[in-house]
Amino acid sequence: MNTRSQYEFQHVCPRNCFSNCMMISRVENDQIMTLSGKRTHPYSQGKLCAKGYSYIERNDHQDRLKYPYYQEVKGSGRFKQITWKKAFELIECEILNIQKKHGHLLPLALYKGSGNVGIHHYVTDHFFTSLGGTTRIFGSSTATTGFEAIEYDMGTVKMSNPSMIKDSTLIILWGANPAATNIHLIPYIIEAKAKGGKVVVIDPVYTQTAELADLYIQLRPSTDGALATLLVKELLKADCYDKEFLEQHSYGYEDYLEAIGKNSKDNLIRKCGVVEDAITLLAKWVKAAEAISHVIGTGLLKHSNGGQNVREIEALAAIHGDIGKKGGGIFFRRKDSRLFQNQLEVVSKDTRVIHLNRPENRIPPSRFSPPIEMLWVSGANPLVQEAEPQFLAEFFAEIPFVVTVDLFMTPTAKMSNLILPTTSHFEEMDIVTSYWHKEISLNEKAVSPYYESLSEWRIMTELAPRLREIGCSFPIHASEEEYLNAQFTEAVENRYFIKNVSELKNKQFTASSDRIVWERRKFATATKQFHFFSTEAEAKGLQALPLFVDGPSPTEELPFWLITPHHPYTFNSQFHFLKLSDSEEAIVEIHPKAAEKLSIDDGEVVKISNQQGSIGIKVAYSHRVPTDILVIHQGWYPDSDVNINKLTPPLPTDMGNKGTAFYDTFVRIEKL
Ligand SMILES: Nc1nc2c(c(=O)[nH]1)N[C@H]1C(S)=C(S)[C@@H](COP(=O)(O)OP(=O)(O)OC[C@H]3O[C@@H](n4cnc5c(=O)[nH]c(N)nc54)[C@H](O)[C@@H]3O)O[C@H]1N2
Ligand SMILES: Nc1nc2c(c(=O)[nH]1)N[C@H]1C(S)=C(S)[C@@H](COP(=O)(O)OP(=O)(O)OC[C@H]3O[C@@H](n4cnc5c(=O)[nH]c(N)nc54)[C@H](O)[C@@H]3O)O[C@H]1N2
Ligand code: SF4
Ligand SMILES: [Mo]
Repeated sequence: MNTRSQYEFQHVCPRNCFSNCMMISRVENDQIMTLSGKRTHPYSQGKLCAKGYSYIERNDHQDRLKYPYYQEVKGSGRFKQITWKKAFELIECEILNIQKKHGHLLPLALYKGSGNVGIHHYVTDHFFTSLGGTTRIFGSSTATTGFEAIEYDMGTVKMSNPSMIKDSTLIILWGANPAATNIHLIPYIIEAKAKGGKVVVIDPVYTQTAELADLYIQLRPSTDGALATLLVKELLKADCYDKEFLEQHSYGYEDYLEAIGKNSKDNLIRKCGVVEDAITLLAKWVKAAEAISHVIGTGLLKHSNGGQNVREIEALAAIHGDIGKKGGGIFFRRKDSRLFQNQLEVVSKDTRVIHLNRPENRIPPSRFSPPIEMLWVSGANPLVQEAEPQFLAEFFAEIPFVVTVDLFMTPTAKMSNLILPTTSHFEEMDIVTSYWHKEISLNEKAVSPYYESLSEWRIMTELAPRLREIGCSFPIHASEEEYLNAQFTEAVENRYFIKNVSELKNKQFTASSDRIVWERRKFATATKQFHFFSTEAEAKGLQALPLFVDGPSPTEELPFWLITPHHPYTFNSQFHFLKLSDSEEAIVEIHPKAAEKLSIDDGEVVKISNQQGSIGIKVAYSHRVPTDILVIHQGWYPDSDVNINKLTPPLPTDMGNKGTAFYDTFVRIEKL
C-alpha cells in the first residue's frame, strides 16, 4: 500500500528563485500531509525557505481562486461565477471577432510574468506563437540589464556552479542580499569563511547579509562602478594585476587604463561616499587575494546606470585576474538555462513586441497601431509589481477584454474581465531548470486540482480546437507528460543527458560536472578576448569603455532615495498571506536622525510622495538605513492601500530593453 508511487511525490519549487529547491510531499486521501526538502538535491540540500515550508498552507488557502469568474466592468468587483465552458466560449468569441475585424490577431496581446518559471508554463507563449502574428507585451525584467552588460565584455553569459564559491578566499557581494533572497548560497559562503575566506558586502543598506560580512561597505546607491574603479586604481598603483590576462586575453585595456587615469581618486570617493579607511582595507584584501568571487545582485541593476556599473565590476575582475580561475569569477545568472522547445518560441518572427516601460509606449491601448483589443495575463501581477501602476490600471481599463490566469484574486485579476483559476505545482506536472545552479528537476503531480482549477497546458489544449478555423497550430497531446516530452531538444540532451520525462524520473540530477567557466580565457566576443572596449556598446549610444556614469540623485524637493528591495518572507507579490514578518503591515524604514529632523515619531503614519503619487505608511526607526534613504519592501500588501510602485517612475535602465530603474525613485516624507 505505502509504496513510494502511491503516496510520496517529488516537486520543484517553480518560483523565479535562485534555488528551485526540490521537495517531497506525502499524500493521503488526495491531501498533502507533509512537505520536506529533498536532501539529495545538490544545491539546496534538503532545506526550504520559510515560503517553501508554507506551501501546504498556500495550496489550500481560502483565498485561492476556486472557479472562473467574469465581470463586465473591470474593477467593478461585480464578479459572476461562470463555467469553464462559458469562459472558453467568451475567449473564442473575442479572438474570432478580432480576426474577423482585422484579418489578423495583432490586437491580441500576451503579458507573461515571472510567477512560475517551469517549462510547463511556457505553454502560454507557445499557444500565442501557434496563432501566427500576435502581440507580446513585456514589463520589466531586471536580469536583461546584467545580461547585456556581460555580453558586451564576454560575448555571452555563463556562470560557474555557485557552490564553487565555497573555495573562495574573497567574496564580494555587490547589491545582493542572499540572506533574504538566495538563502542556499549562505552555507557555501559560511564554508568559505570557515576556511579563512573573507566576505565583503557592498550595499547602501545594512542587510541581513551584511551581518555575516567581515567588511560591510555602505555606499551611495548606483555608484558601485566608482568603487570598482577606485580598486582598479589601487591595483595599478601597487603593480598588482594580471598582466598576462590584459595582454593576451583582453581588448582595449590601454584605452581603459588611460581613461581611468583621468578620473581622480578624490572625485571617485566623493561619488560613492565610502569612507577612505574602508577602501584602504578592501584594497589590501583585494591585492592579497589570488582570485575574487564577485556576486552581482539585482539590487545593483535597478538603477539607470545599472548595466554600466556591472561592466565596471567586470573590469575590476578582469584586471585582478579573477575570470576563469578557481574560487573566482562573476556570479550573476546563467542565460543559457532555457533550452526547451517552447522556451525558444516565446516570440516568433510575426510577433509584435511592445516594451511597456519604454516612454514611447506609455500610451493608451487604442493608440497602438493596430490597437490592443484583448490582453491575456499569465503569471504576472503588473498592477502591483510594475512601475507606475496608475498608468497600468488605466491601460487595463481601456482594453476591451482582459483575461487573467492566476491562483489568487490579485489587483491585476480585479482589473480583468475574465479570471481563470489555475493549478499549483502540486497539481500539475512540470520540469524546472535553474538560472543559477546546474540542476534540472521533475515536478510530479501529487493531488487533484483545487476546486475547478485547470493547468495552463489544459487551458490551452481546450482552447486550441476552437481556433483551428483561424489557423491555430497548437498541438494536442494526451497528457502533460506527452506535452513536456515534445519540448525536449538536442540542446537539452547535450546539457542534461536526458531525452524525455521518464529518463528524468530515473535520473535525479544532472551529470554535468563542475566547470570553471572561461577557464581557457577564450571569450565569445568577435576577437575571442575580454572587451574593455566594446564597439557594440558604442553603437548603441552607450560608453564604449567601462567608465563610471553618474545616475540621478536626490534633490532639495525630493531628498530621499526610496529603495524597495525583496523581502525574506514574501516572493515578489506572492505569499502575501504569510504573517511571518516583524510587522504585519507595510512599514517604511527611516534613520532616527532623519526622522527626528522632520519631527516624525517611530510608529507614526506618514505621507511619502513625489511627482507621480503618494502613499500613507507607518514609520519604523532603523539604523540599517543611511539618513538619506527610505526602505520599503516591494510586494503586495492586500490589507492596506500601500502600493509602493505608485511612487516608482517607469525609468528604463541603461541596458537590456526590459529593465526598470526601480531604485532610482526619489521621494519626500512628511507628517500627515
Ligand atoms: N525571499 C525572496 N527571495 C527572492 C525574491 C523575493 O521576492 N523574496 N525574489 C527573487 C527575484 S525575482 C529576484 S530578482 C531576486 C532579488 O534579490 P537580490 O538580487 O538580493 O536583489 P534586491 O532585493 O533587489 O536588492 C539587493 C540589495 O541591493 C541593494 N542595493 C540597491 N541599490 C544598490 C546599489 O546601487 N548598489 C549596491 N551595491 N546595492 C544596492 C539593496 O539595498 C538590497 O539590499 O531575489 C529572488 N529571490
Ligand atoms: N518596487 C519594486 N518593484 C519590483 C521589484 C523591486 O525590487 N522593487 N522587483 C522586480 C522584479 S526583480 C521582478 S522579477 C518582478 C516580479 O513580478 P511578477 O513577475 O509579477 O511576479 P510575482 O509577483 O512573483 O508573480 C506574479 C503572479 O503570478 C501568479 N502565479 C504564480 N504561479 C502561477 C502559475 O503557475 N500560473 C499562473 N498563471 N500564475 C501564477 C502569482 O499568484 C502572482 O499573482 O517584480 C519587479 N517589481
Ligand atoms: S522560494 Fe526559493 S528558496 Fe524558497 S522553496 Fe522556493 S526555490 Fe526554495
Ligand atoms: Mo526578479
